[in-house]
Amino acid sequence: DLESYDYDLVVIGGGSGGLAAAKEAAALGAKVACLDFVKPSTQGTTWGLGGTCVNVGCIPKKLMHQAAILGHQLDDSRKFGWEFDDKVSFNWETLRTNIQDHIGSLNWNYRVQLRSQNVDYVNSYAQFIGPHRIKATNKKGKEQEMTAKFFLIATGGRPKMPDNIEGLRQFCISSDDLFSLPYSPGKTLVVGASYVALECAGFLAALNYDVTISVRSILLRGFDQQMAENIGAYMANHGVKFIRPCVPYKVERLEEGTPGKYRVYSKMQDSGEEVVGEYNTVLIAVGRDPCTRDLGLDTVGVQINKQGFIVAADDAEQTSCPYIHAVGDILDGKPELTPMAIQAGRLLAGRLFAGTNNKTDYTNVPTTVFTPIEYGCIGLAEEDAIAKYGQSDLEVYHSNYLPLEWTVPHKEENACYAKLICLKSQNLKVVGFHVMGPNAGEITQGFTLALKLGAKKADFDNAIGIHPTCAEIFTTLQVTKSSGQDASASG
Ligand code: FAD
Ligand code: NA7
Repeated sequence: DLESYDYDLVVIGGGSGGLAAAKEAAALGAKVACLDFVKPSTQGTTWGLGGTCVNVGCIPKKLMHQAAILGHQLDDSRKFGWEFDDKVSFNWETLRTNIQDHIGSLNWNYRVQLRSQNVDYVNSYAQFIGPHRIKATNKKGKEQEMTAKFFLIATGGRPKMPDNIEGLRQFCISSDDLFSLPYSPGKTLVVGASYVALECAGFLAALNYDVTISVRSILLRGFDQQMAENIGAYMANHGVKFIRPCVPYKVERLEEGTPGKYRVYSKMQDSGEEVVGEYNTVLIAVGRDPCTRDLGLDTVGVQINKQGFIVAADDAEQTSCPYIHAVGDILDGKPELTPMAIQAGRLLAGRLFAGTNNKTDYTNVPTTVFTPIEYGCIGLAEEDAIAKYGQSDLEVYHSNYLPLEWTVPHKEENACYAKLICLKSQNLKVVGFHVMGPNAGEITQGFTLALKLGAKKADFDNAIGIHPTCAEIFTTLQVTKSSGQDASASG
């Protein structure tokens, strides 16, 4: 093949997956360009290089979660002897500014890394215009064409902003706006019950805002529903109001300002009753749309499904066009998580430019919902395990537990919970791990290795606990759900 291209690899999207692939490919000697361009949110918010995770996802979210936890711990600390003025106040501007400063330094580091690793970074929007060819348009509308032997699409997703709710696109914000919101949000309505909705509602409530969540049907679709309801109950116990089952249909502005004031009209889905509420901020978190519709994918024959996700043609992230691959949130049916996108991007670069054959393993991927009480899981939700293996093949071990550090401040005895879903036909191999409690993310990460190695219930029993910790509960689980015995911490 005598054809020559400008690049070996052009990466479209400078987020988790794209940056990982671009850097790895360049390290392996490939000539690489990475294009990243952020279209403004409905409220005009934009950000720098790094994609969703860094700018409007994991990073600011976890830092706001930390602010929430510190707030809860301030209360606890009085019981541990700390004395300070009764009046404690919270300053949104301080939190936002310090988080945005950190993000700014990350944006800068990514640019430096790309330059030092010889990846050409282009701050332009990419569209396919022919075989092996894209057009890149920058902020000023200036166009540039590029060719490459291979392409990687890693364009991620953006919040859905449904236009069938009157006033929504004009007056409501999304997670794309919240973390850099220039003003304190005030009384907030969160619409949706995805993990993004619950996490944002959770930290806002812990920061002392008046928070209501409008839920259309269930909480956390796709997650274990017992755990999802436990999280909801904990949040309701800690000041979050739920309206459910409810869908808004109109938002109108009562007062301009920062924040302004809005009236939201909704309908209860069961009774048909009309619900009207007034809020300073309305945050929409009803899922995310993959950024694939404006990429010119039909000109190169990359197929997408009805929701816009790219359906991989094989187990190696190839699309229906052989020289175009895709990783990250735009892939159909894959976990939408940063480490997933990074792993897929890195391994893909190795296969393309180092002749390796390592494929990304999408099974037993751990995740954590960072609500004020964290929920971590690996493997199957209980209902999915039942659907896959049948109830009769399952033994579920479970227990509430009380963290030692919760005893002195007299917090809830039975809020924390641990559950292992095991297969009877495979020596009680663990196919589902679920934990709700402080630091569940850290606990879940550690046990991921066990599930990856095919751990059985006996392996958990043989592991010696670390006393006194929360995670040690997994080394002593004895009560089965099928026994009907009391699993409460006090029981
Ligand atoms: P992205 O990181 O979204 O990057 C895509 C980039 O491509 C963006 O910069 C986009 O602007 C750019 N782009 C799009 N189209 C074009 C184009 N045509 N030309 C040029 N550039 C383009 N994951 C976790 O693992 N843990 C968490 O705690 C977590 N929390 C989250 C919290 C929130 C609020 C959200 C929204 C997400 C969270 N996620 C979390 C998910 C995580 O952010 C994503 O899974 C991850 O960022 C996906 O990476 P990606 O490479 O697929 O896309
Ligand atoms: P999800 O997790 O499917 O969340 C969408 C949520 O928004 C869900 O609670 C929906 O309720 C709700 N929703 C959707 N449309 C509306 C409208 N019009 N009005 C009110 N509520 C609505 O989507 P994500 O994209 O956030 O999650 C993607 C991945 O992250 C997924 O793989 C998860 O496992 C984790 P519903 O339950 O449909 O009634």
